[in-house]
Amino acid sequence: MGTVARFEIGFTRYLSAEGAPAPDLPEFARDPAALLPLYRAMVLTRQFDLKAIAMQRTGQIGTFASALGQEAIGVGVASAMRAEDVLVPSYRDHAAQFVRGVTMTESLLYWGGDERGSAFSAAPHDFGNCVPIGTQVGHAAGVAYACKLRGEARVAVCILGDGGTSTGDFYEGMNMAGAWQVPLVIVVNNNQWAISMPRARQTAAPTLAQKAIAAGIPGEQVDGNDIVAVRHRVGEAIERARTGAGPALIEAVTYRLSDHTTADDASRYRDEAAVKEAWRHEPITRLRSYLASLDAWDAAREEALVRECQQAVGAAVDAYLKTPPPNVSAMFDCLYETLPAAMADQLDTAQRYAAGAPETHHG
Ligand SMILES: Cc1ncc(C[n+]2csc(CCOP(=O)(O)OP(=O)(O)O)c2C)c(N)n1
Ligand SMILES: [Mg+2]
Repeated sequence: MGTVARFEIGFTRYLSAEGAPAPDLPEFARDPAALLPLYRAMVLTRQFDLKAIAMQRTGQIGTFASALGQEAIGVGVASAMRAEDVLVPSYRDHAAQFVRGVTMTESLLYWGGDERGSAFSAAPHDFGNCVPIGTQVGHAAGVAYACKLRGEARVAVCILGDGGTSTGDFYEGMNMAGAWQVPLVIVVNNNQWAISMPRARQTAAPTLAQKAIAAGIPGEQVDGNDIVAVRHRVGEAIERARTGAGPALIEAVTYRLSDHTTADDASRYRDEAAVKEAWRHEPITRLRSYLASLDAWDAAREEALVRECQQAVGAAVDAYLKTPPPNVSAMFDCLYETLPAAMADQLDTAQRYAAGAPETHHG
């Protein structure tokens, strides 16, 4: 038998788990001034996560999906985008959203069940959080197609999970993107779990990146806990897409250090030893060690940054708690031009109950 095609899946890591740089480090990663904003964005996300979980536990938001341990993916991806690009995220992508300018108050409103949390003031063309797994890939391919059709130098960037790559929507969206050669970058956040389903039981494929090959799209892996690798490789893919070179897929390999959401208890299905081992690779300590080796970081600066981030989170929480409740009709507003009778009934019921509802919905 001859060979008609051959494929390889590359893997990129620039910072080791101990924060030691590889000799071929990209230029920006030699400059602390370029890295410090990325470090701050990761620390801010981690502080936000801690607070959001506490708020869910005290009944002040409905549910929450933590990004603990996965901060380098969101921050790395969003920092590689231009403002006019379009982020098409899942529900675990607040790290990326904050870099895009989505406010922490908006994120809390979203998790508090308030539609206004998805009307991003600073990133109005970005999509809201996609909860149905994998469906955002088709949306993103459509956005990218529109950019191409209009001749705009914009790129759609879609983020989904490892579990998302087991869905038909993922394959369909990716196939469209390949067939149309649109400016789309698909980032797979491989955090090893789809709720309680481990990566090994989701597919027999040795990498998720290779799924792109079937769609005629280049696929590669990066160490998703290395912000330099994520930022650099995603940035290259985005700029290739912007100049008409077509779509790409990047699998960022990481680990979900948290429960799936606040509605989950991961200790029921996973081994503590694996989680403990994964903590040795997490992204924030890694970048901090590297910054310290450049004499760009120390304990005093760490303490000041954490305090500053906690204050910013606190201010966002205050603004959230002070937001007056939305109109009761809000949850029906963007569904249909004319509500079907069954929903009109529900709206009517909601409005009658709201008349006797307490003053604030968050309290
Ligand atoms: C179409 C669809 N099927 C099932 C679910 C239920 N569900 C919610 S999260 C999840 C797992 C997703 O795992 P992954 O894609 O790896 O993302 P992660 O939560 O790990 O970031 C599932 C199956 C859903 N939201 N949508
Ligand atoms: Mg996952």
